[in-house]
Amino acid sequence: MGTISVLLVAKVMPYLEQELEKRYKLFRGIDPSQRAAIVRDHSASIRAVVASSSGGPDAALIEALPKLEIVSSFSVGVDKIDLEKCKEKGIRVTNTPDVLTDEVADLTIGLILAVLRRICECDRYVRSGNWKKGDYKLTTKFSGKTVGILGLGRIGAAVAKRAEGFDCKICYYSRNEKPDSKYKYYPTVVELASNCDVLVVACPLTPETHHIINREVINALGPKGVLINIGRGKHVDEPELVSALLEGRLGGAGLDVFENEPHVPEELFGLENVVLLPHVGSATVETRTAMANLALDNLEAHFLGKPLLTPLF
Ligand code: 8YV
Repeated sequence: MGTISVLLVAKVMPYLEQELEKRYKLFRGIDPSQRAAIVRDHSASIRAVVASSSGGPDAALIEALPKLEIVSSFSVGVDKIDLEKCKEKGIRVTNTPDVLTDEVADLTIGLILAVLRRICECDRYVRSGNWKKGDYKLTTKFSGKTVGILGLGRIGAAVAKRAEGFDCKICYYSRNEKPDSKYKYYPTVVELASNCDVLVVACPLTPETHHIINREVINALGPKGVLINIGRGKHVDEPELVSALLEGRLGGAGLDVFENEPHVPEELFGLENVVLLPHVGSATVETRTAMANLALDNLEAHFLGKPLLTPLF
């Protein structure tokens, strides 16, 4: 395998990079100018691209790599990969589902509790010494609230299961009603937002779900509602979210993802009803290692002519 050329186009954990280096002829093309030079000199030999949620091959890169056979993504979301172009060219695509489901769902519950119970604000209150000056204000109960899930896939279902443990009522929106689900279905996102206290965005990013959280949905969620986004920043019309939070039209938000990462709208920095995380839904040693191993195993299976472990196609 040491002679197979692999192009890395996104930042990944050091363990994955080291393993790729050990097993393949690895080209690091994370920076666009580095990548252009690699493509210029080695396009005829690169047979695999490793992607992640922070970067994947676009149509131009796929066109520029005539020997490309497989894209292995170190992520469950594949929105950075031009899937249509891969299909057209017969290039296989794999991702890392399942191994990160629990982790992302756990963090989602953490974000909900952090926003409702103001955990980060409480921590700042203690550290600043303000506790000695007076009592802390009361917060909002989570148990028993209604949780709306946007996208009842693997992660959405795992969030729902956890929220049931808090005696929450669960409802959801997805493209189609799930006949086997016991949860209440709403046929539009606005209806879902009007009927829940906490709205969790857990669907894949596609052209149809881009800005699915718009002004109408935010207004439907309302001044007591909380938005939790553990999907992708581009699910949310961010300027609309910021103005709703500044104007008090939305009760709060817990955000792990942003439209233009790592840039976060600075207007949010002063808001105590908002919890901001740096895209860490899957970021534990255990889960990122499992994701890395799955990305590696998919590559190995492909080059050994074995069935892919988690193919998209
Ligand atoms: C990233 C994610 O993979 O899986 C996804 O789609 O967004 C994350 O788990 C992780 O941040 C590595 O880039």
